[in-house]
Amino acid sequence: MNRRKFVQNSGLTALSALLGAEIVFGNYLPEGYIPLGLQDPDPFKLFNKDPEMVVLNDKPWNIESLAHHLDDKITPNRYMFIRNNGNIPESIDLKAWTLTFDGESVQKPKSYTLADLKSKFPQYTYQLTLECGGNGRAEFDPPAKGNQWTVGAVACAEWTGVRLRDLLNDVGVKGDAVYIGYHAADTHLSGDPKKEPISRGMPMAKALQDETLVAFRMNGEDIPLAHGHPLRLVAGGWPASVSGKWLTGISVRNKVHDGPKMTGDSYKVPCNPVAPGDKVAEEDMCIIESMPVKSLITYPKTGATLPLGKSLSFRGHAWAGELEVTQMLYSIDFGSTWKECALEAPVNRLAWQHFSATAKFPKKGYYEVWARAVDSRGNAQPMVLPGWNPKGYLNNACHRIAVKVV
Ligand SMILES: Nc1nc2c(c(=O)[nH]1)N[C@H]1C(S)=C(S)[C@@H](COP(=O)(O)O)O[C@H]1N2
Ligand SMILES: [Mo]
Repeated sequence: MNRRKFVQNSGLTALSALLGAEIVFGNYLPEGYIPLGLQDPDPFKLFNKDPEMVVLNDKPWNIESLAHHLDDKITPNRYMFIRNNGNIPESIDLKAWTLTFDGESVQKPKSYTLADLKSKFPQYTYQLTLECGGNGRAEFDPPAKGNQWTVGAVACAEWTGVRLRDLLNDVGVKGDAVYIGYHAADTHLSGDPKKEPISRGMPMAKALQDETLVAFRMNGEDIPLAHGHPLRLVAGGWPASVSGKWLTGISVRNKVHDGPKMTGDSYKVPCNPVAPGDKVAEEDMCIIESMPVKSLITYPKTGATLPLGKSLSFRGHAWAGELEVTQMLYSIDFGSTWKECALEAPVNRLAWQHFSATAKFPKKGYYEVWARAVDSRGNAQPMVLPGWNPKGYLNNACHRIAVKVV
């Protein structure tokens, strides 16, 4: 994204939002003039992110958080990772914004304005865990191409919106509907206006869940620009690529949606395990649905030092896609023995769960604390790396922090 052009083309409301204050005489701004407060903004200022976050790519913007940024029970905007496939929409007209339902399996296409969505349907708020399918990619060997996410492409914010199910009922869906696909206002990196950067979707069963929202608020405020302002699909527990930002359309399909990043090997893993480095035929690749069981130690930071005789209280979050985490374990001896952590129930389905424990260390030296979550079907996180796959998805290895006892 050309930052200068982006700022130039943004409306007054967007500029005010970026500045964090109303531009009082904004109507008198000379055309093309960039307010001083926004000249050459760095991405952290532009997106209101903590400057300690890590930029993995600037065209498009991909920014990840560090484990300790994710310590809050509900992830605040300034610590939320950004994953973009194209350019952020450069001007957003709230009055003209519409969400259009179409596709083979709608009775008749129908459009809604933002005002329609907010006034005609009941609103719901859920905490929903969104994790990029490629989170943890950096660890795979042989390496996989793409953003080298370590652990920070995950967040659990509080989303408010209307149920996709209520909208689909209002539109009228035919009996042969199998999938929905989203369309959005971001633009392709090539600049070709006919190309969508990404248009993914989900089977009807996921689309019809209580928690699948067409959201307009995040953490009690308008959704921040980088996270999909003014409208976003949110489908917790599935690869976050299913949660379309800057949502303008939903196609109800009579077959698996075939938009960009639904086909080829995008967001797919081998249906059966393969050896590292193997080539896998397209028909042997399966679309990722529910994300695997995983956890993150968010306090303390890796590298903590502690005097001998003092115990270490640590904490974090655990999540398991569509399932619940039923047990949370930790090890200080590289996985040879495990002890139980205290584990909270989720606030609602698809929200991450909080864990904590206190570890004691027998003598001075170097230790690692490993955290391991187990889901309601008995699946546990692999200790070091899960099955290799060509695109480096679904690394749910145990998170580890280093601790020195001195
Ligand atoms: N329109 C649109 N929606 C999108 C994307 C995108 O590039 N464009 N990226 C997807 C991917 S791959 C992820 S992981 C999440 C990231 O959400 P976030 O940037 O709000 O954390 O948004 C998803 N929704
Ligand atoms: Mo993603």
